[in-house]
Amino acid sequence: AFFPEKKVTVIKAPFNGGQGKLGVEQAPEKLIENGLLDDIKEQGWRYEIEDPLMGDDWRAMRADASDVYGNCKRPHMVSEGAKKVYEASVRARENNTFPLTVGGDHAIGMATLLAFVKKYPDGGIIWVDAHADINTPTTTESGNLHGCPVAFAMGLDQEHWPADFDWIKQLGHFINPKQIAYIGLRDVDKGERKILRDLGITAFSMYHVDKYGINTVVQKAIKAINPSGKAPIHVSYDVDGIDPQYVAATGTPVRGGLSLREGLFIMEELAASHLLAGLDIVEVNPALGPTKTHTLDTVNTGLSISRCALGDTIL
Ligand code: 5AB
Ligand code: MN
Ligand code: MN
Ligand code: MN
Repeated sequence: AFFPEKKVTVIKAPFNGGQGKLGVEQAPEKLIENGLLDDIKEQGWRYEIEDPLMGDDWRAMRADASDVYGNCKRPHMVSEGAKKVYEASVRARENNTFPLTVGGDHAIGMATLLAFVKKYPDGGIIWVDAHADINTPTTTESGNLHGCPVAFAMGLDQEHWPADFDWIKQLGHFINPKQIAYIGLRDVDKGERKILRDLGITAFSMYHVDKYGINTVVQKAIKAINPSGKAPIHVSYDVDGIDPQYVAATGTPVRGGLSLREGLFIMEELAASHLLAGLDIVEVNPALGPTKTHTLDTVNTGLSISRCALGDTIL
């Protein structure tokens, strides 16, 4: 086991700069209000809380209309947010606690991935998402940087990065295309498809989930990113990987997603493998549920993902 002390660092990341919609920053508090910390305790883990974005004026940063670079929206804000989450995540890794990072939008995924590979250069990453989030500053059509975190963590298209992201270049490490696998894809942009193909990145779309079943897909994903069978695995879980019928309160829903059970099975299987070594839960947006029930369903899905990750077993 990677965490003999069974201690979680809950990293609150109420960040919304990677996309256009307000509300996603409320998710960490909503998840906590609905029992995130109690669940952790009940499952026999201790926890500490990190709040690395506290004290900065994100509202003002978001309102700064000059924060654009080419097509990229709010590069300065995203860089600042990611840097703080990266530092908190590195601290958690240094203390050998399990980093559970609660977004916020998925732009912060660049931070958690970079902190993970700093500690475990040969670790594996599973990215659960409807989207590949591997647009570069050149390929992004929306300009929303929550669609780009994997490209930043991989160091793709560095010549065209806004200078704000120089700190990432200076870290001296990136993730390697061989160490990541996707599950749940169903909305991938043209430029992203080319990157996935050119770099030979392992990706299981919903087509593959239907064709092989979720169990086989998870086994194949683990094998691809962790040939030794011993490397730790970090999961970056965008709740929009799960179908909008269970997760309506999210910014970029796409129909035809994972069932709730398929989505939870991924985490159950990784927990059972004892390889799971970190988790992000992102893109819950409590402001976007068409009804309160939808919002609560979405929040509860986030809580279930966390419980399954920490080893909840029915029997
Ligand atoms: B999310 C899109 N590919 O780049 C883009 O929710 C969507 O973190 C990105 O997966 C979705 O804007 C980002 C069209
Ligand atoms: Mn700047
Ligand atoms: Mn997504
Ligand atoms: Mn995402």
